[in-house]
Amino acid sequence: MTITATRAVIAPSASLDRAARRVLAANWRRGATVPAGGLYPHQWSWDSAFIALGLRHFSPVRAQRELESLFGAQWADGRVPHIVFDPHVPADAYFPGPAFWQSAEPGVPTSGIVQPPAHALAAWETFRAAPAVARSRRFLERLYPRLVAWHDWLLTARDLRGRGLVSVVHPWESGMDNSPAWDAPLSRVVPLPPTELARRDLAHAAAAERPTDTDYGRYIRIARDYRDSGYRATPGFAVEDPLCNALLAAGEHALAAIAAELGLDPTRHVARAQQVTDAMMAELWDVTAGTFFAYDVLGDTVLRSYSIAGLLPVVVPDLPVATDLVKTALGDRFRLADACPVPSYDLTAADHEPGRYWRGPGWINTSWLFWYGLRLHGETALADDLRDRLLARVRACGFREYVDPLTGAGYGTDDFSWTAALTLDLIRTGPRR
Ligand code: 2M8
Repeated sequence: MTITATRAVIAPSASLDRAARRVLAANWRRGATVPAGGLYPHQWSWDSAFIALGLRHFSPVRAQRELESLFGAQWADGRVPHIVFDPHVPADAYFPGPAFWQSAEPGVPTSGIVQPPAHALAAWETFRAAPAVARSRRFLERLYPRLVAWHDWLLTARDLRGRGLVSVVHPWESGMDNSPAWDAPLSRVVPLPPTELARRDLAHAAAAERPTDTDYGRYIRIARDYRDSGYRATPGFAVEDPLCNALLAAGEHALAAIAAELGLDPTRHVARAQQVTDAMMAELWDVTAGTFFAYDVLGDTVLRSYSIAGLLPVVVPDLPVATDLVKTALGDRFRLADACPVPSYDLTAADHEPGRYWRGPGWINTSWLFWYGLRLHGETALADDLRDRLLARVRACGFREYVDPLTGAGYGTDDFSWTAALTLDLIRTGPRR
């Protein structure tokens, strides 16, 4: 059952570092790390990218294997599935499991949807942490063609409007499942009745901290329709998400660096990064609001919802509006100077829920991305301050999945892998000051 009270774990950096490594050791299974043993007992796509960013500091080989095992489940068309199921785990441990997805493309059971493309960035940072080990294992040589195929698939199969931007066709693909940004497009989807849902998540986390049954009824309907089309047709949901597109642009910059390291021509990746950045500026940027908004492709409308996803294009090198994003982050909606972790959703909105999953709580992965972007754009003092406060939060709460950004109350599962991994990264990377 979930623990909603804040736990006091006060620890200096050395013991926090040790505790984080213990979490990652406990969650390691045969070549990959599960996000959390009970709630998420398989391998998740973007979790593995964040986990590799932590593992690289103390076990570069494990970090490389984390990404290699995920890409070992890549489909022939280039997509990287959002879950790679562990056949050793009972079939009903997670819903929807392998029997629902009915896919065994690469010889391993997987889901058929994807998650945000954080992998090229993670692969490059993993290489940089231990270049000699990576070279001896031919890590980049083996991963680079797979990363290229992944990005190619996104920019072809998923450029639904033909504007050079990627669409996600399921809220789970955004990684921010029940974000209020998806409420409007989701309201058009008729939910399946609760009798058709065999939710397992509520055995591990309180209902008040998770998506509702109505949300799940919609998630399962969209996934079922997509599956029944052979994972090809657009189901009843399609949005251009600023976070996915930003990670793709940042990922193309990383691929350019990887190509150069491999003695290949990086030009194509530099050009692509610029194209995606330009398309985001043209289609998703709102100068008055000072944020990027998602676009509802099927409803043909802008989704004017202030989510952290709208600020995360700060991870894109050369983004012309990084200063505006920082200004918005410092404003009342996100209160960068004191709320921590960075709220997933507008603190001033009437439907902000500080403990419900992606509808308000702060998460370490999105906060880490914002911190990474601050450093990238030379906002050193803000970055160092955010780092110190994130570490203080984890010391106080433990490795919780998400946290009330104002009170520090911890929610969701404990011993969550990306919280541990990115805590390690914050400790080991250190401040710039
Ligand atoms: C959450 O999503 C899964 C579905 O993919 C779930 O709720 O069961 C999200 O927080 C997602 O971003 C994350 O990758 C996943 C595993 O940690 O859990």
